Amino acid sequence: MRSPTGMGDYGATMALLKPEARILIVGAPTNRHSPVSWHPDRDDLSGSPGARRGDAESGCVRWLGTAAHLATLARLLPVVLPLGSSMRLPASFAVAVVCCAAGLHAIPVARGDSPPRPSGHPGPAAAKLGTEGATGDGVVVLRAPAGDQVLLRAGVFVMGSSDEEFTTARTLCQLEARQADCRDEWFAAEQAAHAVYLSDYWFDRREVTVARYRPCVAAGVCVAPPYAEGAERFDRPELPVVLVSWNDARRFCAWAGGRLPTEAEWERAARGLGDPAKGVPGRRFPWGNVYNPFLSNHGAFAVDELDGRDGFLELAPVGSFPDGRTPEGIEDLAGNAEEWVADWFAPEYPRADAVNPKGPDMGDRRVVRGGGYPHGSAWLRGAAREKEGPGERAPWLGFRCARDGG
Ligand SMILES: [Ca+2]
Ligand SMILES: [Ca+2]
Repeated sequence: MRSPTGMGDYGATMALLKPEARILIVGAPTNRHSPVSWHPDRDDLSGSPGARRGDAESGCVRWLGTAAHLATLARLLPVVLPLGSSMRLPASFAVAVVCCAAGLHAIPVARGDSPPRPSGHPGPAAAKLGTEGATGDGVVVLRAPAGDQVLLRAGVFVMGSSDEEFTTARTLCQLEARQADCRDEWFAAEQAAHAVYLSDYWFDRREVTVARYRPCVAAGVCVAPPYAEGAERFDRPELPVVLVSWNDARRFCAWAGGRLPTEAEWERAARGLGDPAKGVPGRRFPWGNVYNPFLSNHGAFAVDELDGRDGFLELAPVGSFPDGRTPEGIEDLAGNAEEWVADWFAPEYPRADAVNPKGPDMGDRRVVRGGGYPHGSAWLRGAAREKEGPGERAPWLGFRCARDGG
């Protein structure tokens, strides 16, 4: 898996190109402080030597250049292509480079009715490349792939639980088999609802997978999880990596160019903004307010915690529940692997409103969020809070990463 600033399959494609090959790059700068800036009136991409011309369209940058220019540009320009956008590419171009959150991804331009599709890459490089009409001149449409991370814009959201949400948590617990064991105090730490301002941040679309974690171990940076190599239960590329401590998770995210999300960032991703003016929290689950047992890999609050009715008794490949995504396309926030976040756990939220809160300065347990495959519906809510000692390793405990935006 590439790092957020990695080149994806760009390098492999570049190796096949002649220096004079014509290339089109499409994307929109996401960083105003980028060393490359766009000047539409100058019809030029400042900072990219040799750029021929470009045009600005709907806030996007389009740039034409040669392979040599691309090599320079790729090192300089952090860009993102808006999700779902497309472009028409004349037949004279050998390659298009789609710029997205996780880096630059070179895609050979297809000819004819049966264009090749990029293969072997999950996420951004798995771009949809298809023909649009029988144009005869090889015009293709590139559809922007979804990045590995989602940019969540700065704003105020309502964090924590209202009285209504607290009541719902209790009710959901009491609908489970071990209803007599439910305790109100399990949900008390969610209270009370309060306004939180968050700056722009990038948030992983998926839980960190075994495949993505492996290179960090191979690099001698990350600790290998304590399971046997090839173990069917854990060691499959598409599964979330688990049996990782908080420090393991923190170390991986730093290696990948990011950090663990704060608790507030995680909750805003799962619940949305809510209505800060009225103090009303956002949605209850990543997909909406109503629990649906088929939208996540969950368990049960029962003697046997495993529940295979969603298709999985234990871990599921990440992204197995597309209908359980958030509106931004963030997957598996409810269930599958429970997720470490950066903060120390405090048994209650600060009373004051907050700006980019990072939790207590000290503690003995770290917050974990979203519930995992052994957990029942009450623990899958976006507001639910749990905690573990930072050295804990559990078969259902994984993580995802974030990084600062802007
Ligand atoms: Ca399950
Ligand atoms: Ca999860």
